[in-house]
Amino acid sequence: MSKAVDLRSDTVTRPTPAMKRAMVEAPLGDDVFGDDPTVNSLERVAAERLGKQAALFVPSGTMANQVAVRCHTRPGDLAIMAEASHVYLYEAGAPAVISGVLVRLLPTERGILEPSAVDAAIPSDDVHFAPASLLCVENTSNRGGGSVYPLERLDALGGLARRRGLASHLDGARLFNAQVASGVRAARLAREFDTVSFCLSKGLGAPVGSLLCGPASLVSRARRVRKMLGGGMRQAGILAAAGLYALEHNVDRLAEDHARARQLWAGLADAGWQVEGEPETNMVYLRVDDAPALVVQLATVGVRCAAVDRDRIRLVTHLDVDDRTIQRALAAFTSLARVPCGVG
Ligand code: TLP
Repeated sequence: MSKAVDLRSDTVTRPTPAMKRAMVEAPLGDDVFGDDPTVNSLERVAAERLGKQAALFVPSGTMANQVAVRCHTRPGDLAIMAEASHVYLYEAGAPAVISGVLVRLLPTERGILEPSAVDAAIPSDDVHFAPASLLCVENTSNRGGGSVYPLERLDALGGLARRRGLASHLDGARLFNAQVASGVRAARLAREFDTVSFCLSKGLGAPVGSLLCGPASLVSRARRVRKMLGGGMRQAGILAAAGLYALEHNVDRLAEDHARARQLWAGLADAGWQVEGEPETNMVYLRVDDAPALVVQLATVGVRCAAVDRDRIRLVTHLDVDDRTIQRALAAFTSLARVPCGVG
C-alpha cells in the first residue's frame, strides 16, 4: 500500500533537502553564552518580522506561550482567554504549575473573542478577586477551525487590555497563516499586543522551534525563564537555520495549503460529510458520530487524522501534502461514506 496521507497536523512535515543543507552549513556557537550567530540572526529577523524590539528562540510553541504567561503575571493573578485556547487546553496545565495563575475562560464563536465579553470578565479592584493581569488571544484559532481574527478585533482586544491595565499576549503559532489569509502583515496583526509567539515547526515546515517576540526588557527576563525551564540550547543554530530558511521560503506558499484545505472541505461536503464552516486557513473540521472509531477506520484506508472530541475530527494541510494526496484522502473518505461512524 502507498504511504498514508498524514493530515493529523501541520507539525508532521519533514525538512526538505534544501532546508537540511541550510542546517548543515549554518555557523554555530553556544547560544547559552549568546554566541550562536545563526540563533542571533533568527532572533533579529523574527523581531523585525513581528515589529517588536527583540525575540527569543525556544524549543516549542508551548514554551513560548508559557514563558510569556510567566513573564506577564505573578502567582495568584488571573489570565483571561478563550475556552478553546491552546494555552489552557493543550499545554498540560502549565499556567497553573509554571505561573500559579488562575484562568478565566470565555466562550466564543469559532475561537474569536468578543471585546465586550473580555471587558465584562475583568474583575473590579476588590480584595476578594484575583487581579486580572493578562489577556491571551490565539490567531489563527486552532480549535476555532483555523479561523482568522479580523484586524479590527485584534486591535480592539489589544487596546482594551492596555486600557484596563492588562498585559496582552498573542499566541500566533500560525500567525503567518493569518497573514497569508488576510493579506495583513504579521507585524501589523501583532501591533497592539505586548508579546507575540509564532511557530516555525507548523505550516512553515521547520523541524523544531518557536519565537517569543516583545519588548527588549521582557525578552531578557524571558531568557532567564527559558533557562529555568531547561530550554537553553547550545549549538541551536542548526535548528535556527531551518527557521531562517522557513521564513525566507515557506511563508507565501501557505496559500497553497489554504487552497487545498478548501478543496478537501468542498470534496467532503459533496460526498455528504458534515463539514464545519469553510476553511479560512489550513484546517478542516468534521462532525461525525464516533470520532475515535472513524480515525481508526481511516487509518486502515491510508488516511491519518486526529479526533479532537468524541464527535469531531480535524484534518490539516501542510507542506508535505500535494493535490494528489488530497485526491487520495477524498477517495479514502468516499470508500467509508455511509458506514456507522461517519455521518453520511
Ligand atoms: N498545536 C498542536 C497540538 O498541540 C494540538 C496541533 O497539532 O495543532 N499554540 C497553538 C495555537 C497550537 O496549535 C500549538 C500546537 C501550540 C501553541 C504549541 O506548539 P508546540 O506543539 O510547538 O508546543
